[in-house]
Amino acid sequence: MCISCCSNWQKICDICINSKQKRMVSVKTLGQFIIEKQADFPFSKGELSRLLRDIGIASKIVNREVNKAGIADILGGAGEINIQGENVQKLDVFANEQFIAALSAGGECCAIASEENEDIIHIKNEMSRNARYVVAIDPLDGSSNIDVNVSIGTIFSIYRRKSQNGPGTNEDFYQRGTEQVAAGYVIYGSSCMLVYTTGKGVNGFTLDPSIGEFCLSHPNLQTPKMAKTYSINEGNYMRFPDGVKKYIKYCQEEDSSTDRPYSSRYIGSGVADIHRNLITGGIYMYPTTSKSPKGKLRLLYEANPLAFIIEQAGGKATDGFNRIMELDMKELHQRTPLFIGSADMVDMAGEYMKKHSAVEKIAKA
Ligand code: AHM
Ligand code: MG
Repeated sequence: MCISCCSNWQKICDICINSKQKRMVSVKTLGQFIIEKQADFPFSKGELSRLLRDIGIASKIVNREVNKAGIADILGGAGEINIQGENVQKLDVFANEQFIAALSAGGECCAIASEENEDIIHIKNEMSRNARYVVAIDPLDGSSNIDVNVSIGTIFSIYRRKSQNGPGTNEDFYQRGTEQVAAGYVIYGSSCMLVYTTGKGVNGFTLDPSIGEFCLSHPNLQTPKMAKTYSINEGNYMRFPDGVKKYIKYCQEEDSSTDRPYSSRYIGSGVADIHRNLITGGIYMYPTTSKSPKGKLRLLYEANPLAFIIEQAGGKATDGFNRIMELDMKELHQRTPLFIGSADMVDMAGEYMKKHSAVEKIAKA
């Protein structure tokens, strides 16, 4: 009997073989897509493509561990010895190690800046020392959601190095977001998705666990110019600048002509909130607070890559006043406020900031 449709006595019937073949033809894997795109640049040597491939490999390994997180009690919680006698690592430490290992083995980047490491990591092998790229990464974003089975993510950003040869330097990372060559994120959610841009639009790939491949599922993503969702940690309301307080009130007001009030959606994982808003439209804000006067998010491996993706999808990203990708990088782990999402909503929030918070900004400068 056919093991697929049960309607035929052959091992796999012709009907199933045909439909399987049709499905296979329509699937484009991340690897195929990257190779196709590389053909658009006849003089490229494929280094960037291989970097993206390395990131894809590491994220599949991280996804496998994230999927096991719910049975941590059976397998052993972080810091414990599991039943195989292995040390159980915290997921963010594990993710960091996986990305560093994959990028080191790939040999296409000379240094990595990670949220988990105070200083940049020099990749020592001979092949990497002279590689042309550096990678900035937040290996597991959404730390408060790691242990509770809620979506988390990885964010990455790729720059061409500034230094000539040898080990990478801090200066290689002190570039504006506009200099990014590629950026992306992986969301470990109800399914695992990798979304990236090389400055020619944004494409999303969903991991098909049955074949272990990221498959093109969201080609040429565009975010709506205007939407009805705002995402912010309103628990901090009393600590927000006046411009943000007033913009939140605007979002909550009743007004049929602008279809308000808007909906509030906040997961607390930047990747998950921004991914949702990328697809359905909306604004995500993490402004300064009186407790964190520089903001919370990091410019290099959170705000810049997310800004690159959102801009490529037709949206905007600012610090409330200035375009994120034009901010100067002065410190490796520099923080920034972030207003990101649908262009009209980010513009409107910016107007509120200028009107009500410009004075606070000058006072803090
Ligand atoms: P993390 O890198 O330590 O996870 O922090 C970044 C995260 C964002 O993903 C998220 O939107 C925000 O911090 C949540 O912060 P809060 O708990 O203050 O709302
Ligand atoms: Mg983070």
